[in-house]
Formats: sequence, structure tokens, C-alpha cells
Amino acid sequence: MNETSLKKKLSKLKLGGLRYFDSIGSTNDEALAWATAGAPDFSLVIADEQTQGRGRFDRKWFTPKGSGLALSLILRPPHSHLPYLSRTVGLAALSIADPCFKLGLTPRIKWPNDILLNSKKAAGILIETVWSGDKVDSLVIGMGVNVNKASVPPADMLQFPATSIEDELGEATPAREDILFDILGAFLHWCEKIDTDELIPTWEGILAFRGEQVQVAGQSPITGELLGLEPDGSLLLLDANNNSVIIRYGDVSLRPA
Ligand code: BT5
Repeated sequence: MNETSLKKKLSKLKLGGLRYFDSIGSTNDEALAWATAGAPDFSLVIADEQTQGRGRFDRKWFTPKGSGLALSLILRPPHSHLPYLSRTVGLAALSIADPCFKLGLTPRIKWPNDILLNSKKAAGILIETVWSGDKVDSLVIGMGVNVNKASVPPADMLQFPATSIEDELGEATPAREDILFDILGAFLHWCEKIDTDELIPTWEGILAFRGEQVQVAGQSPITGELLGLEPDGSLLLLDANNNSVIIRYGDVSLRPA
């Protein structure tokens, strides 16, 4: 992957701008700075390697050189989309899932921000907000996707098993630029649908652990059957007393037997 081949590949997409780095700390940091400085809507920061890739809650994200996708998109949501911004993580997850389906894989979304292939994590999403006073100025949507085998971290770095597209698909794995093109195309498609009735059922339809007993980590872990999603993208559980519980933050895992 290099800047020239990327620009050529992505020329048909309506990107606001593109910044490519052979190596960077974190594409989200670069995108946050660019967004603050006025980056146009749908600008892209992408790197071949990250040395300080971040997950949520200051966790680390592993992006060794030449093997995965590490990208951050800058969105400037129109006023009409502001009530729906909590759905953004779902539309980002669908944008990674769609190209996986196209390749014949069966992605599942582990709410809120992990994409699983064969029950193992193949991609993660980190969304950060740039505020202007108490108003949302822009969103930075960071995506890390394990494409080639070398992008999978060593097991001692992981709490949850990981995989890559190449691990699941073998030699048929497309070049990273081709997967990127499909992710961005799907992202544009779903962005336009953030305020429609289509997004939530599609997202819900590929949730991992649906109908199973799960646990949501937190100060006091919550357990229950995973029923689906609320209209704002929150997770809906049914607890042991048959009460509905709505979860807005957390990490979902299967409840230990
Ligand atoms: C995430 O956080 O899954 C969000 C990851 C977002 C990464 C992108 S890359 C482009 C942009 N720039 C950044 O700096 N970040 C974004 P979380 O749910 O907190 O998961 C983090 C955990 O995933 C770590 O603690 C590891 O256990 C595990 N992990 C790290 N690297 C991984 C990888 N390449 N594949 C699978 N699991 C990984």
C-alpha cells in the first residue's frame, strides 16, 4: 500500500481529503487534530503501520506494518443526523461486515464495536467526538481491520481470541486497497441511512450471541438473554426476573457456564 496506489484506487469515492502515512502513532490522533483544524466531511487518514494504535479505555490496538487496515474517517454530520449519532458505531460495524459477506464470510458484530469472524475478533472500532462548546463539531471513526495473518496480535496481548480475513479465507484474500474501497463504499451507503428504519434491523440481524445468555462487564456485571437493539443502538437484555435491561456502555461476552 502506498499513497499513489491508494489515491488511484479511491478516486471514484467522494472523499473530503486523504492523508496517508507509512507509519504513524494513531490515525485517530491525526484525524482528531485535522478535524479540529477544519477537515472537510468524509476525510480519511490511513496508515500502513501504527505505533500507538488505541482501542477503547486506553487499550492498545496492534497494527504492524504492511498487514492490516488502520484508518480514521472524519464525519461532519448534518443537523438532521444529530439525533441519530449513537447509531454511528453500528453503521461503522456494518461497513466492515458488508465486504466480509461479499467475500463469503459470516461476520458477526459483538456489541458494541467488535467484528467477529468465526467467533474471533477481526476488527474493532473506536469513535471519538470533537466538540464545539456543547455541540458536536465532528466525529472521528477509527477502524482497525486484520487483513493478513501478520496483523493478528500475539495471544498474550489478547483477552479475546483474534483472527484475520486471510486466516479465514486463505489465498482468496483480496489486497488491502480492495477491502478498503469496499469498506468506504459501504460506509457512504450506511451514512445516508443513519436516520432510516433500515439500519437497526440490519445491525441487529448480525449481532453475536443473540438469544444467548451474556454478561456485560462493568462495576456490577449485568447478565441476561441478549434480545436485540433499541432504536438508538443500545443493547437490550432480558434479566433473570424477566425485566428488560437497556445497556448503553460495556463489553459483552458470553456468560460463563
Ligand atoms: C477496539 O477497542 O477494538 C477499537 C480498535 C480501534 C483501532 C483503530 S485502528 C485506526 C484507529 N486509530 C487508532 O488508534 N485506533 C483506531 P477495544 O474494544 O477496547 O479492544 C482493544 C483490545 O483488542 C485490546 O486490549 C486487545 O486485547 C485487542 N486487540 C488489539 N489489537 C488487536 C488486533 N489487531 N486484532 C484483534 N484484537 C486486538
